[in-house]
Amino acid sequence: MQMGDAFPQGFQYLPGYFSEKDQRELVGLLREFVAEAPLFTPVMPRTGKEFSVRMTNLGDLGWVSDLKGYRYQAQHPVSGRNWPAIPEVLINLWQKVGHCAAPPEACLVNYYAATAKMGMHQDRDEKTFDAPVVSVSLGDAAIFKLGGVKRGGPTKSLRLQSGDVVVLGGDARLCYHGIDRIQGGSSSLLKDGGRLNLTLRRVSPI
Ligand code: MD6
Ligand code: FE
Repeated sequence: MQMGDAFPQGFQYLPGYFSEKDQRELVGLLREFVAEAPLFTPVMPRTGKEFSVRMTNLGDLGWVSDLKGYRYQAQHPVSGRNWPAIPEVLINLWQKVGHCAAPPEACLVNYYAATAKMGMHQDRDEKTFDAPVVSVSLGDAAIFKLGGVKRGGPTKSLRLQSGDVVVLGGDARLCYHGIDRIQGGSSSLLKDGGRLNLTLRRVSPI
């Protein structure tokens, strides 16, 4: 990050946004959604290298990556079925923290086993950057890195715990970010351990 200790305008870190009860209810819903739209292992465009996270989506559109590229599509790439709907609790979160008139269209669900990571990236496959990306963390804690809008600059690290919410909006919308590591065994929320990260997005222009 370029400027001292300040987070960029439009970045929000809301630790403990969801209570333990809310978290358990959300995990219960996610178990049903994952039964309907199973986690799949995406591959990188061109190289075909597997991601270390497994993913699925909720909403009218879901983010997928395969040999042909990154894109949003209405169907699960393996089952060909539409994604389950985004539950009300997540629509409410978007309305409360997103400061966006239009509803989210996609909720990417990433599952990290203890050894998984996510390289530094920008979320820029959407057709609008006027809406924020709102993220929810569940399960094991993770070290989240936030950089600036240019690749390779200084970064700040945040330890995201279960129930925390992060928003990348405004000037922070296109900041690079990634997950350095998962702290395996740091939460007992998920019975098989690991971490879930949900990111709510708007894809179409508002
Ligand atoms: C993660 N998060 O927390 C990865 N993207 O596992 C993201 O990639 C992310 O937290 C956009 C906005 C907020 C995020
Ligand atoms: Fe991201």
